[in-house]
Amino acid sequence: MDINLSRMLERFNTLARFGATERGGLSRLALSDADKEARDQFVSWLIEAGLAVRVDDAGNIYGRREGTNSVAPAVLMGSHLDTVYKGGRFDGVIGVLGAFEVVETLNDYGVQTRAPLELVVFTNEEGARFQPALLGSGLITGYFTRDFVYSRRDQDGKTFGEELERIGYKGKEENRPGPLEAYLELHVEQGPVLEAEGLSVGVVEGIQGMVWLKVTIWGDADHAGPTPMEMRRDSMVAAARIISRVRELSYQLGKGTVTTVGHLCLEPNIVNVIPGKTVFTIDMRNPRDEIIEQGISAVKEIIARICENEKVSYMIDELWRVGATSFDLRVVQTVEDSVRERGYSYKRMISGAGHDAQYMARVTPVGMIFVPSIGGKSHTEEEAAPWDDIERGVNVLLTSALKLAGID
Ligand code: HGY
Ligand code: MN
Ligand code: MN
Repeated sequence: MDINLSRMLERFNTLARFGATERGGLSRLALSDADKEARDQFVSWLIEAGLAVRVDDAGNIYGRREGTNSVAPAVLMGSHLDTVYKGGRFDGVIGVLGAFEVVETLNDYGVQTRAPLELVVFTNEEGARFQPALLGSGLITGYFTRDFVYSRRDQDGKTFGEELERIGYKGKEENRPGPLEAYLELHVEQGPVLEAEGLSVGVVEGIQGMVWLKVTIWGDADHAGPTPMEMRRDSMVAAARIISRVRELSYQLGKGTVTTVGHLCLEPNIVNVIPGKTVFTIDMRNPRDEIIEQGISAVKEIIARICENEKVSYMIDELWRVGATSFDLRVVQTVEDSVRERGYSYKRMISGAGHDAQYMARVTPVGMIFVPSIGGKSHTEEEAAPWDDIERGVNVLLTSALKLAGID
């Protein structure tokens, strides 16, 4: 039993219209109009396919296909449809459409699973518009309260709760998933490993730990001309010194540590005014929590010392923190068995990127399937994956789901 790739490709091209950028990428930020369009389109496909559709209080969308044993815990499969700004068309989308293609294929063959199957589209996986990331899966797994999630504000001051209401996806708590057999997610690797080794599939064993910090530095805004250098309290210079030390820290900590300063803004951000206030983020990741611990205390020391030298004040907020996640051995083995049965080339690996599977792993057994990223690129408009490998990935998802849900 193989999936129908051309059907999936057609749907992929339809969804790629919602939030399309001129250079062939996607800016489909969570709870935006483009997100609503993609959600509405996907819901209409689910209804056409005869699935029972429901939406929970985080705006997560579910499509349920009954099994012969309707009280058995469901096998949940899915991912997300929101993207980063000027992101790619594959991140999240192939997990959502791949899961849907599994259900469509079972419908084509008239196969009834024992356990029910449920598809899911998680809200705000990216954390690009509303920090932190994974608010939809984090709510249903108890990592965030509903008040916390609804109160998150974007850069224009709009709250998550208002925007969820506005796009018509503020559903009910009782629509959250019931007991689950397992959660499976197909995703592009978003890194260079599979392509470099010429492999088609990644059998994902877990996800590295990650922390997001927001650093705010206050100096004195002043005139760029008459203010003598020794009188300055320049928040931007302090930030610049810290940022270059944060890069060095990734080499000092080593063992796969990655650090990124992806967001930076300063006030008043005018060519002839000394910046009075500078804000930036630090994203730090490592497969081992103890290395992240070391990294956080090292960062705090660096910031304290440099701000003292520059005579500026500062504040550090921890925006988000998820420890390293190991997936369920039985589900990982099920995925590996499925790959081997189909004779695809593969390797076991850890995910460098975060996924809803991180939180789902806290409430149910989880497995993930990676397909290669072309050039290892992701979170950019040129993000892409080879369609023959995507087909393999969805076929593995199909076989794994059947093993976990059972067939009568
Ligand atoms: O940040 C991440 O790793 C994910 O893509 N949200
Ligand atoms: Mn993703
Ligand atoms: Mn992403």
